[in-house]
Amino acid sequence: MAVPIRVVDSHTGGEPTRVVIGGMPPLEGSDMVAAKAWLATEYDSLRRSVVGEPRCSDVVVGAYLWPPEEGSEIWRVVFFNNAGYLCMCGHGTVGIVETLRYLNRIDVGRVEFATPAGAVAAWLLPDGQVSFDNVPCWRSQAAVEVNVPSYGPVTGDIAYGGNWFFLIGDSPVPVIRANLTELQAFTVAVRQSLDSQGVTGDDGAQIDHIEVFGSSEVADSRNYVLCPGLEYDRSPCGTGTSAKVACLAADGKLAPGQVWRQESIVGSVFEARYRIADGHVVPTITGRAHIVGDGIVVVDEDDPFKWGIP
Ligand code: PYC
Repeated sequence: MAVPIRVVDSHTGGEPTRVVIGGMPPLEGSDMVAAKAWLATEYDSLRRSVVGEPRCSDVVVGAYLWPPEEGSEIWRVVFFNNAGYLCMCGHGTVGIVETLRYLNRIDVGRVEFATPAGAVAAWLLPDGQVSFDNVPCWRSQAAVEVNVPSYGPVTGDIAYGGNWFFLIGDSPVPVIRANLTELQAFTVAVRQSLDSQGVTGDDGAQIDHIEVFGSSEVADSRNYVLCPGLEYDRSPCGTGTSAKVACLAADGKLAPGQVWRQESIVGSVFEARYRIADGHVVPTITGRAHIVGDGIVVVDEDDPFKWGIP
């Protein structure tokens, strides 16, 4: 017997999102943090099947989407990828809003989400773009030096943008598309060095995203973002752009309301601005997603790789 899993695929600035809208279990857990833990414990095979090979690819971020409970208007979402689960995903939020528009579940205006990182409000804009107010973000530490084998000392900021980031302004590898292989090697080495040298986010949180910046001809900066599963973000990364904005705000280089344009390594751009609430930076990110597929993921009981390639 085959278990059908209904998905809608989109990309946001080149970065794919697979939204799962049917075929997953009813949501359990007292909040979205508990729901994420429950999925990891009870349903990790489903994650591997939906985004892993042979049905999908390491590049894709998945999103389980549950409709609002009766009496509520808040959609519930848990993001996941080839390596595990994400507390928040910016390009994925834009992809979900575009998916809901495609399914005729929303119109132009506001839509609310509960994520493991907290509440996120988004807006489908009349021109098809999507803006969202991210969770509160902050820079935790500035100018942290790590010793990276083959590269020497590397300095970066540690910031929270819905996920934990190490942000490197001065990259030994220029941030251009021709350098994708070298950028991956460098950022993987940085990530391993952070782990081995015990450099973490607040409360020992693992830093699982590495973000490197270079100059851009079309925006304020271009980035390369290494994601937890060692793939790079094709979009400018919503949580990574949020972490960047938190650093700029901490340095006094970006005022509330001022626009920051972040280009990705493939040339797509997010616009960001922020306000201050309760002492934290609350970024608003704007981007655009496009639907690329609508279908059923089939898990055939006889398939030896029904839960992905281990
Ligand atoms: O857009 O926040 C983001 C994101 C995280 C990982 C991939 N994309």
